[in-house]
Amino acid sequence: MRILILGGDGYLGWPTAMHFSRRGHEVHLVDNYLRRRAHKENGTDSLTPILPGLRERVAAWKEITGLDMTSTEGDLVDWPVVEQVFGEFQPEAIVHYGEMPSAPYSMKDREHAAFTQTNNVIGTMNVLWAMAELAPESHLVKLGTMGEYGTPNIDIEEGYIEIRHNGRADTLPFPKMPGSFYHLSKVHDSHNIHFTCRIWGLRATDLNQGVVYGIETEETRLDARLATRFDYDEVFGTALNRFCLQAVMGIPLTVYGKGGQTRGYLNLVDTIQCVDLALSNPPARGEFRVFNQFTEQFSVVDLANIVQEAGAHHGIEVRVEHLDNPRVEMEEHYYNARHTKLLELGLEPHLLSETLVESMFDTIARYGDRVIDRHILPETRWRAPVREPQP
Ligand code: NAD
Ligand code: USQ
Repeated sequence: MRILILGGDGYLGWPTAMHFSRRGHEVHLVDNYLRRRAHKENGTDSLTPILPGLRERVAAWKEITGLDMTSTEGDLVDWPVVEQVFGEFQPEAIVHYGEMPSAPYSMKDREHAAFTQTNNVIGTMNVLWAMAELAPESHLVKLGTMGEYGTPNIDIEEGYIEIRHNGRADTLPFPKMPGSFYHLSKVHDSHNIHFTCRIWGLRATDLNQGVVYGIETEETRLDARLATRFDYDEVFGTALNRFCLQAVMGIPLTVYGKGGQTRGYLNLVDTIQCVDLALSNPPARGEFRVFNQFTEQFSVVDLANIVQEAGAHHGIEVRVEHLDNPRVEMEEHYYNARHTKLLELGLEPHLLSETLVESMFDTIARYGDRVIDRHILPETRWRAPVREPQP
C-alpha cells in the first residue's frame, strides 16, 4: 500500500513509519517540526537523542535496513503543501498523527489555544478536501483521543450510542465532554470527518486513543539512530512516561490532586498494532468508524503504585507527592469505556504488568545525563488568569 504518514517525525509517527516500511509498504512522511520547535521555545528536549530531521532519519533507515521512504517538510495547514503531497504520492491510506497533541500547551493562554485549534482543525480539513479531490478511495486513519468523551457518569461506548427519546430511537455519536482546548480540537475534527464521510462518501477510522507509554518498538531496537522521542516535561510528557523518569531521577512522582483520575492506557507497540489492524480492515465508502484504542485503564494513583513497586524491585526508593491539581478535572469519578472493536480485529495487548516499567527504567538511566529538570513540575494552569480592572 502507499501509506502517507502525517506527523511522521513525532513520538508515534516515526515508529509507525518504520513498521510499515519494514512490512513492504511504500511510505511517505510529512511533518513541519512543530513539536521540535515547541520544545526549543520552552528549553526542553527529548530524553532520547533523535536525528535532526526527516532527511537524516530516512537516510539512517535506508543505511540500516536497505529500505527506502520519502518525506516532505511542510505544514498541513498550508493547502498547496497538502495538495502537492496528495497529487504526487496518490495515497491509498493516510495515517494522520500531524497535530499539536498537548492539553497543557493548549491551555497556556489565548494564543496557544487558538493556535492548537487552528493547527489541528484546519490541517485535518485540508486533508479531507485533498482526499475528496485527489484520493477519494483512500482510507483515513485519524488519531483522535479518549479524552473526547471526558468522564461521564455512564459507560462510554465506541463512538456511537443508541438513544430512545419520546418514543423514537436512533444511533447517534456518543456525547462529548472534553477537558482542554486540545481535546476539543479532536472533537471538532471528529465532526468534520464524520460530515465528509456522510456527504462525500469518504472512508475513515477515528482512533480514540488513550494515553500512550513506552520507548521501544521492534524497529527502534535495530539501532540507536532509529530511536523515537521520549518527553517528560510538564507540557509534552504523558503521565506514565513522566512517572518512570521521575522515579529514576529520584524526583517524587507528581500525582495531580487526589489521583483518582482514570484513563485508558496503551503501550507504544500496541498503538502501531492498532493502526495496522485498522489499515488492514478498511471501512466501506461513506463509513465513519470509531474505535476506542487502549488496552487497560488505570487511575493516576494506580500508576504511581505500579512505578513505586517496580522501583522497589529495581532497588530504587520512589516517593509519591500529591500536588495541587493544575488542571480542572474530576479527581474521583466513574469510568468504564468499551474497547472491544480492535480486540475483535485481532489486537493482542501488551499489558503493563507483563513487561514494561523496569525496562523503561534502564533506557531512562542510560540517558540520565540528558535530563533537563526545570520543567518537570507542573506550571500550566487550567484556570484563566483574572485581569486586574484598569483604573
Ligand atoms: P507528536 O507531537 O510527537 O507528533 C505529532 C507530529 O505532527 C509532530 O512531529 C509535529 O511536528 C507534527 N505536526 C503537528 N502539526 C503539524 C502540521 N500542521 N503540519 C505538519 N506536521 C505537524 O505527538 P504524538 O504523541 O506522536 O501524537 C500523535 C497523534 O496521536 C496526535 O494527533 C495526538 O493527539 C494523538 N494521541 C497521542 C497520544 C499520546 O499519548 N502520545 C494519545 C492519544 C492520541
Ligand atoms: N497527571 C498527573 N501527573 C502528571 C501528569 C498527568 O497526575 O505528572 C494526570 C492528569 O491530571 C490527567 C492524567 O494524569 O488526569 C493524564 O494526563 P496526561 O498528561 O498523561 O495525558 P493527557 O493530558 O490526557 O494527554 C495525553 C496525550 C494526548 C492524548 C491523551 C489521551 O498528550 O495527546 O490525547 O493523553 S486521553 O487522556 O485519553 O485523552
